[in-house]
Amino acid sequence: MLVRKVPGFVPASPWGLRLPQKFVFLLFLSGLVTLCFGALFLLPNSSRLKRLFLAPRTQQPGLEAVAQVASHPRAHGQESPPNPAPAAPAPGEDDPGSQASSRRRKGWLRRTHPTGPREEATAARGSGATALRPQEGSVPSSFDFKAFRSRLRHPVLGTRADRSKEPQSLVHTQREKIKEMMRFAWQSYKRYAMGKNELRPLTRDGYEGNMFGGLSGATVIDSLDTLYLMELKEEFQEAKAWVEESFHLNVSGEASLFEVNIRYIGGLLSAFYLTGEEVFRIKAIKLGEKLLPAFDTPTGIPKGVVNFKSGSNRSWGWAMAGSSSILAEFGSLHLEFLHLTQLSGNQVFAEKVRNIRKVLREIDKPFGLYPNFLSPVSGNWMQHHVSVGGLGDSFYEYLIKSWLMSAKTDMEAKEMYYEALEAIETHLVNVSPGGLTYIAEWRGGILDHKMGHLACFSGGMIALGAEDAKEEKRAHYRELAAQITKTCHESYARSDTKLGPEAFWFNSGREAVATQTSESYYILRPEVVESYMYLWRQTHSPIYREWGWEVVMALEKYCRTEAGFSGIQDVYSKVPNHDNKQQTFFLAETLKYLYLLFSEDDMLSLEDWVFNTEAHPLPVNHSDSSGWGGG
Ligand SMILES: *[C@@H]1O[C@H](CO)[C@@H](O)[C@H](O)[C@H]1NC(C)=O
Ligand SMILES: *[C@@H]1O[C@H](CO)[C@@H](O)[C@H](O)[C@H]1NC(C)=O
Ligand SMILES: CC(=O)N[C@H]1CO[C@H](CO)[C@@H](O)[C@@H]1O
Repeated sequence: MLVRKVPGFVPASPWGLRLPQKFVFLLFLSGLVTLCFGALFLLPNSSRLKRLFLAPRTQQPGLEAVAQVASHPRAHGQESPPNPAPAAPAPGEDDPGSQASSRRRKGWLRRTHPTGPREEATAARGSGATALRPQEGSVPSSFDFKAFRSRLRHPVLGTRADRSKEPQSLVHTQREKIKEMMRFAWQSYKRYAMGKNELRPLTRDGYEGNMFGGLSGATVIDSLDTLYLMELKEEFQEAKAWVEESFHLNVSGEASLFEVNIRYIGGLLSAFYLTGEEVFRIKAIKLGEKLLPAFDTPTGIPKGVVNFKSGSNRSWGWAMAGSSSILAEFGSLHLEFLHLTQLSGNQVFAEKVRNIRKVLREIDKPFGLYPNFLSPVSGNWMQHHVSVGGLGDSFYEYLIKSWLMSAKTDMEAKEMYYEALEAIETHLVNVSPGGLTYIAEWRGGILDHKMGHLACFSGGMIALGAEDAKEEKRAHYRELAAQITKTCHESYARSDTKLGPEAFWFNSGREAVATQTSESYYILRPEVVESYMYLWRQTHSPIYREWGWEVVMALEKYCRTEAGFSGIQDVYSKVPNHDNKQQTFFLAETLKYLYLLFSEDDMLSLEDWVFNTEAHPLPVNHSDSSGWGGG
């Protein structure tokens, strides 16, 4: 990471040094100055961690040739344009301007030295790892699935009352189209990459990535609930059979706590709540246990990386020289971990996330804002960079969703959410000269007038939270949500492909467009359609379905290949340069949110479900039984 190159930068705390006091003071001072300098100028543009694995700009050597021959039928039968796929310059290893997530991903890939001596014994000591040790294959449960289902306010897939009268309707046709896209994405994955983490549609093979500690089948787990929802029954059975027979947890690599939680645990939990199948519950809990060593820190704030073999933990090398945990990572565990406790009876999971909450509740927040980097050892913020996009995003999302998931009993989450939102509005929300509302990024008081694609989820979040805000704020938040969503739509509308770039700026005279080619890619991300879905449910303004349909058309035109969907390198070029990845979140999130956008509101009703940050639905904790009464 760049900060490391600054001469004199002292990542470790200088207090422990046995040196004359004066020197220690000087050292501290220089460290502080460097830190501030780093915070202001040197920190890379943020990019949500979740997307590290994606490697948007890593074309394999030789891929160009493959890309050239890969042509594919268009939705409406037109010829696919020639695909010259100019070799994307590999992000220079020492190029400070290269895209942040690439740099971070490389930091991860290129770490070759061992993290230090590890005793196998520490694994056993890993907090809670021994608290739950059932025999292989079973985890005791006192969870009453039938009673849970009877408490839901709506049938899971909705009443579909209008189904018979709408077969010819436009919305029905649109929904069927999205279902066809899901079937195609799944079948392509199954054909070329079954059991691998994701499909590479141009090379027609699978890719494991390096975020999951050796776990496989991320696309399978991420697809389960979407297949179920779309009633792709045969495909769902294929996915379930794979989980039963081939999803092994006896792996020994290094995994991202956050990624494994939101994708695997989230996906398994949803599959369980939708079907009641024990296999999903048991594997979710067993996987949850494997993550517990991450929490073995002085503050209980987990580190980002767990070693499944040794049970040791560490922080990302790029996170303030390996000293920090990331807000969006440790702040996006609450929903899943409460459910792990509910489904296992083991309190350890809930204790871990309650402790995180406590630390965050008590810590000083600059201007009420939550910076992105926190030391799991000292419990102090490591810099003052605030973002509703990468590195920060889903922490805020999980506050409001914790409140909703608790059936509006978790007052603490509610307060923290609205306080944070007020601070964000005061310090980060801006209106451009052209009248577009956006959320800037904050670096110790200095604003970057840019918004990442990732930050576009916030339109949906603010809409979702508007209803429970103070009376006098509700209309305002609804309007703010609509304005931000409109801005994100503009980032799509102003591109040649009608798909939005990774990041877009507001200080160049041209607004809501990327200013560098390194920010011009689109990797099948969901955040914009996610906001369309929430805004549709809140307003039923037809504009959101229109915008959603524009995305469907653009995906078909520019991202569909013969063997699956692929991201593209440049949304400003009508000649698609595919990145050869069908991201797992395309099936988990993008297609699911699109499908919901064209469905009735009572399909996965927001009264009954909250979506985790990978779009896996988790049930609201209704304690009374005034449900619709069926399963
Ligand atoms: C995990 O267990 C399965 C079945 O018992 C076995 O086939 C597989 O090779 C094991 N994997 C590892 C990494 O040990
Ligand atoms: C649901 O509420 C009950 C009772 O308050 C609580 O014990 C349980 O942990 C909650 N479950 C979740 C998933 O929050
Ligand atoms: C099991 C394990 O490796 N735990 C380590 C996690 O990180 C903390 C803080 O650095 C260490 O003290 C633990 O030993």
